[in-house]
Amino acid sequence: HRCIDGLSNEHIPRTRTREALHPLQVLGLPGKGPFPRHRNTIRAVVGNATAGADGELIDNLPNLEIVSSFSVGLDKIDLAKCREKGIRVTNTPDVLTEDVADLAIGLILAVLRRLCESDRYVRSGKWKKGDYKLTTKFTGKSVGIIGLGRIGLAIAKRAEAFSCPISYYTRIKKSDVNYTYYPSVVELASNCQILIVACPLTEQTRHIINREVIDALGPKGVLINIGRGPHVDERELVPALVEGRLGGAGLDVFENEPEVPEELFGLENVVLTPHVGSGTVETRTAMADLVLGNLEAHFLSKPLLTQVV
Ligand code: 8YV
Repeated sequence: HRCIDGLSNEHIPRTRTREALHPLQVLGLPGKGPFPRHRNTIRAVVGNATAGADGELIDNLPNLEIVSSFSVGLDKIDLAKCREKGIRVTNTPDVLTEDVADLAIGLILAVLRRLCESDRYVRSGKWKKGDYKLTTKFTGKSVGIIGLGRIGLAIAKRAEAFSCPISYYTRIKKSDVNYTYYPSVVELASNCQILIVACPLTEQTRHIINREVIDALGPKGVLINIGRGPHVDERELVPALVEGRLGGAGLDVFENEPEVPEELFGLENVVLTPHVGSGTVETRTAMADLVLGNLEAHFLSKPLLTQVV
C-alpha cells in the first residue's frame, strides 16, 4: 500500500487523479478512515502547503520511504527527521514560479489601484452618484523583496518592467544580481515603498515582518505576502492597518488559514486572496504531474525528478 495524502479534487481534475494514481491505493487523511490500520504498510505520503509530514506522522509510519509534496514550500515537513531516517522528500519547484510572481504583481496593482474597491463601486451603482477617489501609481515605485530565490527573482523581473527600482534582503548578498542589497529587513523596509515577502518559512523567517519592520515601511508603505502566513506577525499587522500606521497590504497567506482576521474585512486598502499563488489549472496540473512522477520514479527505482532529501 502506498498512501497518497493531500491530493484532492480541488487541486487536481478528478479523472486525471484516478487515472494517474492507478494502481496506487489512496488511503486518505492521517488519523481518519483507514489510515491508522495501514500504518505498517504505508510507504509514501503526499503532502501540501497545509498538511505535510511532521515528526509525529513520520514516527507513526515505520515503513515510510518517501514524502512527495504538492508544494514548493517544505515548512510542513520535518526535513531533519526525514534525513535521519533516510526518507526521501520531493517538492514542486519551478512549475509554479511564474504564477506566484504574477499574483504578487496582481496584488500590488489591486492594492494601489484599488481594483476590488473599484469593482464594488461599479457593481453597487455608486458610480452613478459619482465620487470616485483617486488611487496610487505603481510604475516607478521602489520594490523591496525578502528572499531572492526563483520566485523573488521572477517578481523582480516583472517589477523591472514597471520601471521599479529593486532592492532585496537575503541572508547572504547575491553576487549575480544588480539590485540593491540591504543586510536587514528593517533597512530594506525603510528604503522601499512596496515590501514583498517571497522567502521560505523557517524558524529564522517566522515573524520576519514584525512591529519594527511595519513601522519602517510606514503609513505610505504596502506589504505583499505571497510566502507563508507565519512570516507576518498578524497581531502587529492588523492594528497597523486599522490605525493607518501601514499604508496597505495584499495578502495571499495567513497565520491560521483559513482563518483571516475579521478586522481586515472592512479595510479598502487591503486585498485578500485565499492562498492561490499557484492556483491555476495549468500550474496545479504540472504540480500534480511532478508529485506523481516523483512517486513513480521512486517505486521504479529511477532518479527522482525534484529531490530535496
Ligand atoms: C499550494 C504552496 O497552494 O507551493 C507551495 O508552497 O503554498 C502552494 O503552491 C499548496 O501546496 C496547495 O495546497
